[in-house]
Amino acid sequence: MEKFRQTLRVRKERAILVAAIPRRSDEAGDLSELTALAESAGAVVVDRFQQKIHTIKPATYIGKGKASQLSGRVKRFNADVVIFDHDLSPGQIRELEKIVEVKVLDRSELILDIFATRAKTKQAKLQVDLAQLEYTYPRLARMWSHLDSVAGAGGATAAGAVGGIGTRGTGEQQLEIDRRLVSKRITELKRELINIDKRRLREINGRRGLFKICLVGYTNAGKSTLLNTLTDAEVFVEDRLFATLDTRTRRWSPAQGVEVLLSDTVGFVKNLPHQLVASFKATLEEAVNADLLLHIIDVANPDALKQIESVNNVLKEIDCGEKPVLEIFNKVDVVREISDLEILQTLYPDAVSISAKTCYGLEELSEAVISRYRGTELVLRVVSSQSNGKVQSFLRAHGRIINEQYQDSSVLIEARLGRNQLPELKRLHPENLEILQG
Ligand SMILES: Nc1nc2c(ncn2[C@@H]2O[C@H](COP(=O)(O)OP(=O)(O)OP(=O)(O)O)[C@@H](O)[C@H]2O)c(=O)[nH]1
Ligand SMILES: [Mg+2]
Repeated sequence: MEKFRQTLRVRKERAILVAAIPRRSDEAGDLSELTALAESAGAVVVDRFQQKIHTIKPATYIGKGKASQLSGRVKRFNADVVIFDHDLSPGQIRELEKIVEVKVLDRSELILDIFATRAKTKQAKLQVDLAQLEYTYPRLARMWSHLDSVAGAGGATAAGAVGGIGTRGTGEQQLEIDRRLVSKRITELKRELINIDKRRLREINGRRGLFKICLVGYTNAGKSTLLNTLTDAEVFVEDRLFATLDTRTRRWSPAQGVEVLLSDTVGFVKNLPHQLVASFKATLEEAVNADLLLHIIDVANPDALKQIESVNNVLKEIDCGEKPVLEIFNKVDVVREISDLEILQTLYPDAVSISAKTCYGLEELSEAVISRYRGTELVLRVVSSQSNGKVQSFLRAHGRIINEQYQDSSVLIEARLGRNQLPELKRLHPENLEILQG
């Protein structure tokens, strides 16, 4: 293992992808997502190895026979790395590396590698470092050399741990030093992240009162493109997985007189490494604090339904399963199978179809957001003094006036208004307020 696992980066390396599907499972073992992930990390995919297996073998996952076939292909394609579409135990990685004689990575390690190269802000870097320390480093025989490489590769936060190494022991002694360094570093990182969290919480609290909308969705669905289109935010957009690793928040005015906050988030992916979900909870805090989630779905992707399911699972994991959600069908400009789109439309009749790129459907999107923002419509009877013109003008701007009657010094108004705007109306101190319907 030591020989091959010196770095888990796969940039520019020639990769063979492996999907081993238990015979009884109904999974197709489709490697298209792993291909996109590997390419996002910079690797060149030279071969794909899909195998049906009877059972997962504890030692090598795919069995010794299949592993030696794989070894043959590594030589034939001159590959540098083999990437599995599953998670492997450290023991399985060690055994497989002995047989194929190149580096072996599992799916979570690949995702963590992409996250490591994409992280831009301090918070994102710390979160990725933490996830790597928790997931990857315990799986390496000699951790300190990797702490070194992380520090050198721009994840400078691990440098503190490396600086402490004076004498490098051997064997068990070294492992013990490694473990102590890693756990010390994990504690430090957690402390730093808590401090950043506190700052972010203050930021989020400062925005109290404004309606908060969060864009969520599978990676590459078009979240950042939509944020840019709606708000001129200039957020990094790229046809790669996990282009965005940090949350951006912008003001957006979906209608005259209405201003909401719109946040972009990191993309979701199926089987997101557990450690990463935990450490990215802070980034997804925007989603936890949102009043409405816009679930952006790439309907041009044949796996759209599976992606919706993965996103919903992650939302449940971060306790957002019960939040109000509006489904947005994006990329309708490039949908090839209209029948697939029709199936989705039947399943999600309230979804809004748009193209963030061509701006198709954005007006309808604004209307759908406004109606969620206003909430269910109520019919009210409001009495206000004629000298308090604010109540009347608020109802004119935000609701629909059904009837107005002037009596002495007051005015009696019957109007329709969204439930969510009731608190704002109350703040204007009408003399009397009665809900007639709703
Ligand atoms: N044809 C078409 N392409 C789109 C549309 N929306 C986004 N794209 C493209 O899809 C790719 C991904 O867009 P992003 O906005 O980066 O997607 P994202 O959801 O923010 O992705 P992550 O940050 O990786 O989670 C880019 O190449 C966009 O140009 C659309 O409506 N139509
Ligand atoms: Mg993005």
